[in-house]
Amino acid sequence: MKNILDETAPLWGVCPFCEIKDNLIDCRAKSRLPLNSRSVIMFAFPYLLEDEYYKDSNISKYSVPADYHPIVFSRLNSAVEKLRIQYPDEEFEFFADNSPIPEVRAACIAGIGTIGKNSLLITEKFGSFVFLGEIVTTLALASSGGELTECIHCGRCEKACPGNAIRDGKIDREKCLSHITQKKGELSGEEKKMILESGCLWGCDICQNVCPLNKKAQKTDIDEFRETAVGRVRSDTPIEGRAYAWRGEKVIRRNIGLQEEE
Ligand code: B12
Repeated sequence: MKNILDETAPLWGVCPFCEIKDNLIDCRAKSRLPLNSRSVIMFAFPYLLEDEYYKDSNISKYSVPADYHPIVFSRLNSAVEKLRIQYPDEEFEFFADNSPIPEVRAACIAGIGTIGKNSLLITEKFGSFVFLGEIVTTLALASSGGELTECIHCGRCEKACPGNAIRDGKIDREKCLSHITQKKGELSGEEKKMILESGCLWGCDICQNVCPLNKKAQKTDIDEFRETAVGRVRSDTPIEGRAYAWRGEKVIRRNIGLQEEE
């Protein structure tokens, strides 16, 4: 089993299902959770690229590669297919992002990293620049971590957040610039100003960029992220297969319009 998990992602660990069963996120994917789930195998997929990829960028780092969902799903699916052969009597289901699993919390309990005040999982090797994904199974596996652990509380993310969205390790979604860039509809004058001042038209990296635990974050070894990188979006940039496609064309085009109007 270790070989299969090692091939899937450079960091993984096990969180007992009972540790997160009271914190499940309500979503449609919840119905896919196996009955009698016992373990959650959490994976971290690093996505940080070399500086040159971000030099002229006007979007957040996570959205520079192609949409991570299919890339992560393909790795998780391949692991699940092998695990189903190895353990025919057990059930395995995979999820990422659109998941009932509170991924940051589960990854922390699995021992993959610590929880930052910015609410993100920070790993020792890749910092917080990782995507999370998981396999939920009926197989009983030993926990690889234990307690929830917290970052060093330097407060830099709180101070740097342009919307003052970070308070006591909780994010006020409505004030989070990442959320503002992704929400549908008309933006207020203040919201438009925040986007323009940040220079980032999709997502936000400010709370991660100022984090001292990200200073030595290693670059990804997942080539698909590098090969598909597009750092700058313009009005004629195709959106298919990109992170900014999921809210529909209007939202990213609205944000690009703000920069082009200047
Ligand atoms: C909704 C959502 C958002 C929303 C709201 C974010 C939020 N923090 O609430 C918005 C759109 C704003 C957002 C933005 C981003 N997101 Co987002 N998001 C999610 C999603 C789908 C659900 C989050 C959620 O509701 N969690 C559940 C509730 C229960 O969490 P919570 O109440 O906030 O509890 C947290 C803290 O209170 C803390 N906590 C709770 N109890 C305790 C106890 C102790 C002792 C401690 C220490 C901590 C602690 O831990 C919890 C986990 O963070 C997850 C995927 C998932 N299924 O988990 C991705 C996810 C968290 N997002 C991710 C990413 C990459 C981002 C962005 C960086 C993208 C970008 N560059 O713009 C930003 C970061 C903004 C930020 N600082 O959070 C990644 C994070 C990877 C990582 N390293 O942690 C995830 C895991 C998706 C993925 N599969 O990779 N996101």
